[in-house]
Amino acid sequence: MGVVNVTPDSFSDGGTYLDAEAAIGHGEALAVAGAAVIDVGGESTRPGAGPVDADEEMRRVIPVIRALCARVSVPVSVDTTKAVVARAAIEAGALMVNDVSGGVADPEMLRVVADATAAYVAMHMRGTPRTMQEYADYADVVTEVGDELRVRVDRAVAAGIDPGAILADPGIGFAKTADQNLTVLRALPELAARIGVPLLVGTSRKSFLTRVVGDDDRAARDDATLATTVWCFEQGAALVRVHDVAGSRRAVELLDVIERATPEGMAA
Ligand code: PMM
Repeated sequence: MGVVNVTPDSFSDGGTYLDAEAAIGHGEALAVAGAAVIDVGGESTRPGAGPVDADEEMRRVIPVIRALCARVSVPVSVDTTKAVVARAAIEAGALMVNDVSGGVADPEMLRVVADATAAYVAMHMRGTPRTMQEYADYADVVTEVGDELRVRVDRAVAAGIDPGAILADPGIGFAKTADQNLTVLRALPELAARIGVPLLVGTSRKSFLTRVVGDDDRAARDDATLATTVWCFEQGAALVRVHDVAGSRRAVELLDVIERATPEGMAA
């Protein structure tokens, strides 16, 4: 899943694609680079970020989604917690709703997704982006994240969303410390088993990576992201949400070649 943030303040690419044409061009480039889904967001979820009103969010994302749906052959998803934005995005052609609140922020969200028979990403977070780091308090982060996500997925199914169209996301960096992010990544198979639907994981360029690799520039974050991408797929994740699609594609293709290698070398 390639990321297009149409925001002034996302932590990794905020401001770069606020202009609609730039955002559309970036989405097209991600599709060419091999993204399976293009995720378009208009509200920053960086820790401490304040809310954006629905009209402004739609003004940012709807023209980009409409144009991308006409120009790329892969599905487009909308990264939003608001039902009204999700509905408008679906009308503009989006096939998936990526909801970082997992249906908690807006009571209408699950019904809108169910009525449209769209796919749904239920992510784990506690509180809101403004408050979430106050809630990074777990006795057992894997069990609690798994159980809380399971409840969100069950609610989505109860609202009428096709269980086969739901992905669960542990929400790396959302109400979690750097150590808790690593613990969650270590336990992806256990989490998937607890929740019962395929996992999407988003580690791309997040600050916990810099604590491990030391350096804190774009290249260091992308290098570290690649390691997590390979790890996530090795541990059974269905999808990773990344900014550097070309790099991730290369890493995943190599991983696939290694896994299929025969005693003679590369499989045909
Ligand atoms: N992370 C961000 C935004 N949306 N959605 C999902 N499903 N999972 C994530 O981990 C996630 C997300 C924040 O990252 P960005 O500001 O770089 O897009």
